[in-house]
Amino acid sequence: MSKHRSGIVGVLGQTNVGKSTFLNAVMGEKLLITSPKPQATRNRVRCVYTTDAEQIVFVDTPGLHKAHNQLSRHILREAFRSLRELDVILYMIAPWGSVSSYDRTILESLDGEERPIILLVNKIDIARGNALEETLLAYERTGKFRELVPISATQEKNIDEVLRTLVPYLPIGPAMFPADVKIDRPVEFLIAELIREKIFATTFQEVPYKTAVQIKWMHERDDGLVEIRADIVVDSKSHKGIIIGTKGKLIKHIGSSARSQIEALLGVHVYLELMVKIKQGWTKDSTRIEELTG
Ligand SMILES: Nc1nc2c(ncn2[C@@H]2O[C@H](COP(=O)(O)OP(=O)(O)O)[C@@H](O)[C@H]2O)c(=O)[nH]1
Ligand SMILES: [Mg+2]
Repeated sequence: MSKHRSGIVGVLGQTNVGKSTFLNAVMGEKLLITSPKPQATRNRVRCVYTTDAEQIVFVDTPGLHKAHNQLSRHILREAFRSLRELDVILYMIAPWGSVSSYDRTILESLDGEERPIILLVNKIDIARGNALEETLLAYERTGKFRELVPISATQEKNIDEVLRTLVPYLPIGPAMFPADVKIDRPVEFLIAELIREKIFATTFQEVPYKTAVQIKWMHERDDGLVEIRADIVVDSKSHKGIIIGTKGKLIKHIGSSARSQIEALLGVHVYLELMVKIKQGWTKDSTRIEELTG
């Protein structure tokens, strides 16, 4: 029998390239939220992929980006903090045709990096003409990558190929997590994230960026239904009005779309109650940022 391998693998790359979508595809279920808007992911989250032969701890990171306010500085710290522990780096891009200036900067900061870096070219389903070939050539020329794998996270294309390519680079060693652990966060975190995802999907401009979700309590009734009370924390009175919407329409929509995904996650019926709370200026207060973004 070949030796068991186990290691920590980071998924890096510009916000919105599809890192969280890719990890959901690897895990075969929706554990992480995704959004067409940039910077939906705020936290470093580990997803644990376990087979008999290997255990891969994937770290989803908020994209590395320029920090222009206190909350984004916090998010950036989370991203960099995750770099140190990695055994292998998956660097994700989209088929842009050439090396983006963002990637050039990040790749330069990884100069002299001895850990293996594997390039994932995501979104090949929307690559035009020769864009994929040109992208592969351009990134290969940087000389930074041991392997290059084109994928489509939404179409779950080549996900197995990523795993096959990656495993030989993992150190030999025993599993770090019990086989049934899939994510290193409590279920309350996943529920709060699903609610936040719906807020990302239905609000605009600065509103989703200045909103946090806190699970106040969860309670299983005798009939098996789970009651959940969550606070949606906003930065100002006007944001509260936006999230509630005319005649409460928007918050109702957020609640029902989140509820059906929470039910899928928990496998039980859920009663979800949402309240909107104002904490003026929370995105500028480091104690509150810690408290509200975990
Ligand atoms: N067409 C296409 N869209 C994708 C693919 N992977 C992710 N996306 C979309 O890209 C957006 C950003 O994805 P997300 O996983 O949140 O990116 P992250 O910020 O890197 O975690 C979402 O709207 C995804 O549905 C893909 O393979 N093809
Ligand atoms: Mg993400």
